[in-house]
Amino acid sequence: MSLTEPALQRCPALECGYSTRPATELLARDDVLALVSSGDACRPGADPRHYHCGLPTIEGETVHEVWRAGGPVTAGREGDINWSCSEGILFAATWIDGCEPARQETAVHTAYRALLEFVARRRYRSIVRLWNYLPHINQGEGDSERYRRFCLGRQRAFTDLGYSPSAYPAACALGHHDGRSIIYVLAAQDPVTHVENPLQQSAYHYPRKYGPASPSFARATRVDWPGGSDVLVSGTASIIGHETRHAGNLHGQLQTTLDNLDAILSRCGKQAGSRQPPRMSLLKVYLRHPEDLVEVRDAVQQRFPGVPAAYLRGDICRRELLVEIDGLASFSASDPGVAVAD
Ligand code: 3EB
Repeated sequence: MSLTEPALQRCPALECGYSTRPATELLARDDVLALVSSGDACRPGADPRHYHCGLPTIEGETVHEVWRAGGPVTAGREGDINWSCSEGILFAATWIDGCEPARQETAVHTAYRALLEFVARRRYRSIVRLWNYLPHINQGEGDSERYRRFCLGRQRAFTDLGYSPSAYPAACALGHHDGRSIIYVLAAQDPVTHVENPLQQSAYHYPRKYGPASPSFARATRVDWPGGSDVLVSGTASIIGHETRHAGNLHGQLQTTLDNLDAILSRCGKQAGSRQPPRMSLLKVYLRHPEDLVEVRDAVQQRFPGVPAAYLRGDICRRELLVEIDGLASFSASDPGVAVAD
């Protein structure tokens, strides 16, 4: 693309934003791919595009994460999976019924396999992002902890489907206090690029002390559309190398988390051959303790002024972590360094 050419119409296009308008009004638009609502309940909605995620906002109001495509959306249900798609983009979600910690690994393995097989069957060859919201993520001691059992089931499913660690997509995994788990996925027909953070060891190489299976995710995934590129940034916390930094110290954790976000964005820029890193366009901030809201919001707004952010109550997978942040970033279509697909 030459510098003088006008920006191309993005097709397929992906947009995400937050809204507090009523869900029925938002779902009335035929370009809505998915509506992920905050709140205590973790369950499917009446519309197959509607997911209740089980994480309430800190201030209690319902916030909807609205995903839009560039054109009309087709949606339906198949078995335990809700799906919707438009022009090369697919959303799908599944819920797992509550179960004892001892059954968690098998339940996650079964649900993940079904979801990954569904995506593959529909010929979406690239997973762009996975979201995991699970009940009581820190329940159980040592290797019996629910999060560690979840990691085992997820890794087995990826292995069954022939994924190698370098093909793991961006993800997050947070805890809530309802009964079911939700796993939702964004997939694309075109190839994507996974990105690692130079300040952090790849999660899939974490040492044994964090559990019998390392977590299966990339730090970020870049997807190139005809007119620009988006970056889906994974849940990011106060971890350097593989070690938690500033246990019990909110201020320190915030600075390290924000530094990690800067580092992953710079790495994305370099890897894409862009002069500029992608700009953060949307943030989701998870807090273990609601009373930390003011300090967290101040720090986030200072580092990312003007970027819309939702603040949700969520348990982070390591007990000593107080905050985790994920988000969506975009390269501007006019940056001539960005790889632009035809
Ligand atoms: C970390 O960096 C913090 O298991 O899918 C972040 C993002 C974290 C994703 C996951 C876990 C996951 O290890 C926790």
